[in-house]
Amino acid sequence: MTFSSWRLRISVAVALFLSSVAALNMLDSLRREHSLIKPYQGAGMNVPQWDFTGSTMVTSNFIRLTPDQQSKQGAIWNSVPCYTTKWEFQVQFSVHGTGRDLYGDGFAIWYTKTRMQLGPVFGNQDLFSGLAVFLDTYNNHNGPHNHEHPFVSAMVNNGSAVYDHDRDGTHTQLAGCAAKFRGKSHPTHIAIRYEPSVLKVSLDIDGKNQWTECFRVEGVELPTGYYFGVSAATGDLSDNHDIVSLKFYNLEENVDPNFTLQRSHIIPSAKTSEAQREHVEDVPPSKIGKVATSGLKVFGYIILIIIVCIVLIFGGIFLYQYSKEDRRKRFY
Ligand SMILES: [Ca+2]
Repeated sequence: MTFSSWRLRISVAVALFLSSVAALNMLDSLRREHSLIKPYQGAGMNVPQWDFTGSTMVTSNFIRLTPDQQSKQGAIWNSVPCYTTKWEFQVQFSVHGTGRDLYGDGFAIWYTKTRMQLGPVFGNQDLFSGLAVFLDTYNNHNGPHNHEHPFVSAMVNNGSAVYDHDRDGTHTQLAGCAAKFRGKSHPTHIAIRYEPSVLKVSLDIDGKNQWTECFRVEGVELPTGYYFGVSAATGDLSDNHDIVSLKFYNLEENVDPNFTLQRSHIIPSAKTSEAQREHVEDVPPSKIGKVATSGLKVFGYIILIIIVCIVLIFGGIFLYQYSKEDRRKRFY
């Protein structure tokens, strides 16, 4: 055996060893108190450390936040606040339904101050304080800042900003990416990784067991002591929004307790990476109709005027010819 083939074997072995060490480390850092893994139920019917609200239903293989029915809201919330400064939250989910072209609205993953409040933002309250990652399947906004759907985006709120559904949150989002995660037969995952002050969202939705970065933003400040939750909503359109697992990994190493304490007083904030833009009012569909009709009317008037002109011109010519002939006849 040549020296180079030995070298190749050794480097492959080292790489395998390192990747298995990394996998073991990740496994080692899994925290049960913020995770939800099968079998979900503990003794009796309750799910330890997790509370359920709205249309949420627990089965042995998934937790259904909403069924494929109109006007449903459901959520699950961790009852243990998170005091880790560096973490990764992985969600295995399945969004599917009978709708071929029309379905919605999507679901959201939360790290917020308050919990268990049903509301208009993917089944959770508006004016929240903390982080939201939206997996939006329905395109509410066909305006100039339209993007492809389904769409994954993040929003950080200090409790003062309103989520603008009509524009799919495009005015408050930090970053986002289009991702076709709906109706897949293979498992679909999202990973949210946070460390002061970087937020990174990755997806594994192609069935290749591989993470692909959706976005990474800097300047994101999130306090400790908030709660993890997942919520979903349906409106006129619907889908099954199922959660298969929630896995929380603690990525901290030798953290100074003072640092952790300081982080608990932080107010959520983010240096928006997407440039602020002017809030241009859309023309509501009813007005679009009116604009179209008035346009049509103007067009109609123009045609009418042209016809009248043609009639007058030809009529004039005819009358002129007729009177000329008439004069000739009289002359003879
Ligand atoms: Ca939407």
